[in-house]
Amino acid sequence: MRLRFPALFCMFLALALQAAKTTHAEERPNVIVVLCDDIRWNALSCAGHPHLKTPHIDSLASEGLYFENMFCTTSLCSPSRATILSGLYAHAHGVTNNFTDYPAQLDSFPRRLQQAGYETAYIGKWHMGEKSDEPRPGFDYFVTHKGQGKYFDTEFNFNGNGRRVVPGYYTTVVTDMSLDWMKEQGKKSDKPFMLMIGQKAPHSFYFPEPKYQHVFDDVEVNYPHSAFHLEDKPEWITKRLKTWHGIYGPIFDWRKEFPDDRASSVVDFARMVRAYWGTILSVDDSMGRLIAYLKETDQYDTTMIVFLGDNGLLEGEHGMVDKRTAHEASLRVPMIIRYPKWTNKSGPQRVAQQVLTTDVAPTILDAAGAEPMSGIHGSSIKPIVGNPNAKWRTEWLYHYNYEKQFPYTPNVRSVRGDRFKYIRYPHGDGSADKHMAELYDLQNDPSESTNLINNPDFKQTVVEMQKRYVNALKRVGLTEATDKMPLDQGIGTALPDKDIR
Ligand SMILES: [Ca+2]
Repeated sequence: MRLRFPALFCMFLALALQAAKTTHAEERPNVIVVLCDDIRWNALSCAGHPHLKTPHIDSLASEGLYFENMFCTTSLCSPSRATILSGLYAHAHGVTNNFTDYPAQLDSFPRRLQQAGYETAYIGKWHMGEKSDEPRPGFDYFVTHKGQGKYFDTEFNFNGNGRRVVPGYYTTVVTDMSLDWMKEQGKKSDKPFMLMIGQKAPHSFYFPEPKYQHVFDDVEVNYPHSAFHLEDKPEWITKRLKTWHGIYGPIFDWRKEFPDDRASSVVDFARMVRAYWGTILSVDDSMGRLIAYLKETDQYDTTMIVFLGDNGLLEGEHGMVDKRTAHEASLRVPMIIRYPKWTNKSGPQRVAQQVLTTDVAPTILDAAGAEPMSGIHGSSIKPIVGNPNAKWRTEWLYHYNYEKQFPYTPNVRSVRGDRFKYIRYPHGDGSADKHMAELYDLQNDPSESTNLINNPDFKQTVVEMQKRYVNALKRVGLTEATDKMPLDQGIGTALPDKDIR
């Protein structure tokens, strides 16, 4: 029988649609991003932690990409989250403190994915502009809460359609919601999805799930060695000891007396660290449930899973708790990406190059085949997958602005090379720096125990690092003259207001 033109056309159309559907399943992965709050780079067993066991997260690392040198460009929750979404440094996206929301007009990788035909969702702690729990642009489904949320029984706003308290442990609750959303999405649409889960854990104050409350009771925890060797450090670090962000301060309300530098006060510190670890065990359980669901529904190998933290956390290093500084424990974050399509040929890999929070958005857009964002500061990591010698950045700028509400850290500017790190503390008005700078040889001294800034043998290195600092500024569109920051008003001992702790 001779086919008439419209019938032929319809047949071709049907074939084309079928082909497009197959292509999309093969070429456009689902994306799940699990963002933890304040997780240390080493707080996973795959990162070599001596006490924590995180088998599910470890399995992602053993089958995918484990980033050995992943860093945040600003070690503070909201600025770093905005960087992860936008691929931009804080001075460019404008979220330079914890009280500013993500600008409604600013591009983001979720927005790009939504435009490219993805179904997008955000579930959990958003942590930018915390007075609002309303939906944000770029997401088809958005569930969050006001403030920091609580480890138990948080009140969530469901996509702007009403609030209700969801009983239970935060980590479990957001996992339940995420599984429900994926199941629903799978039923009603054959679009690929992007799900971003904002875990509250392991952010302070630390309350583990009851079953994990006593797991680490027998582990001895002490202040690290570096807490007592501040002789060659700038003086502000010693001043910080007895503040809200120092080891002798009234941290987390547990130390009733402060400043408290008695040897016995380490008990409070140890309790805090054990509780912090406890909250991470539930995050691993959550990851196990997500993986099981993807396997059951045959989506495990067509989904890009990104597990990461928003900023590092000091656990007594140099006498400090909290983050914000340019020292390693504050800068480093864990990141693992499992995406078989990229690693099928090369196999699992431990990536040694310095990867930044600015690289997350372009990497996800690259995997999804979506339109890249122009003018951003990060790059897709795809070129270094299976290619450890690929050309990649060898230094980068770290950026933190002094906060009057948390006057325990000066303005910080740093350049971190593959071997040396130079840190300076600008006063904020263009005048000479009033704090001593720092220089570390990370190759020979990864724990930054010796500040080489005044060592005559490293005079030339300092000059060279200062040049590299200017270049690093330039690469993110700044010069020393245009790099604006507040005036450093000194290290204070007053407590932050109760509602912003
Ligand atoms: Ca954080």
